[in-house]
Amino acid sequence: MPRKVIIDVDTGLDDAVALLLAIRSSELDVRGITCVNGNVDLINVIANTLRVVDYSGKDIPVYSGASTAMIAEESEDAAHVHGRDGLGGIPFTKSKRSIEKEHAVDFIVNTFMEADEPMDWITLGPLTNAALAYLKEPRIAEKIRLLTMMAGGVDSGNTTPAAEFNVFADPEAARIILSSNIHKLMVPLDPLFAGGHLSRENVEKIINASHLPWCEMAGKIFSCNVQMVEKLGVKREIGQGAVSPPDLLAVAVAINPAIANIKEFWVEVETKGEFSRGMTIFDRRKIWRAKNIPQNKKADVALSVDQKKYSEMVLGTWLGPEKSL
Ligand SMILES: [Ca+2]
Repeated sequence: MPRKVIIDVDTGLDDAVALLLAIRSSELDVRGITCVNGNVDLINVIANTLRVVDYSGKDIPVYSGASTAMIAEESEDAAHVHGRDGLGGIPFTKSKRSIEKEHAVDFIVNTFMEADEPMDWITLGPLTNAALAYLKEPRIAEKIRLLTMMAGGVDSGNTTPAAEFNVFADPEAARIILSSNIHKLMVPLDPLFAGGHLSRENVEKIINASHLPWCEMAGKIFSCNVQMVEKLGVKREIGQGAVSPPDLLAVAVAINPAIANIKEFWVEVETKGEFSRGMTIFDRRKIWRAKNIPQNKKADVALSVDQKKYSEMVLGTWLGPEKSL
């Protein structure tokens, strides 16, 4: 039986491919997609998410959520990475779908509270909707089997040297969720450089399957990713022509955590700091001096990924198992 899941997104380029993996996966039953301000403004996030549902070939309801971070004047975007529209300016057909009337936060609370069995939750953007839902109804914690979130960085950030974008864009919200008693699995930036990429050969197979609408969209996004990196002129550790969308990896780890090397850490979020706002602090001390660390501050953290298993999952889901090898 596929696991029921709600996915929260701030749809830019990597959320789009991540959604296509989740929706096409036979392991997941996506009950709804909730939108949050993040990579780009909420209006574009919604428009992009509706487009992704079109290309997924399935019918999934989409909900509108928070339009700013919890501290509105501290809202951040990543339009310099994802383009003004959030999808790199790629001319995808505009969707004729519309969003649901219910607010994302109400949908999240109602769906979890009414579920017969604990459900999965995946967050791929800033944690604003998630924190608002938890504040509204903390009992959702008991109704969540596992929250997998693309968030943080053990070794470093990306938006700043200290902070990863999803946490940087709303550190107050991230702190609420990371301090909650929800069972958490973090997929930070680190595994992107430790197996969490698709090789040039993997990407070519997806581009060559453009008769499938989800591969058409993913192929265009990956080509855009590769061109952006080439334009920047940076040499990548993962090799030319390879891609490593963080949200795609987070969904893959949510589908099957066994593809990742996972370790438990005590995690804190820096909400102040002259240079470190939005930093996730993982307690890596060899000798723990702190005593009685509260259980709710702990999270499972994916540190590396088996590249072969990861790419086989993505290609197998999108192309069918026989074409993925
Ligand atoms: Ca995202």
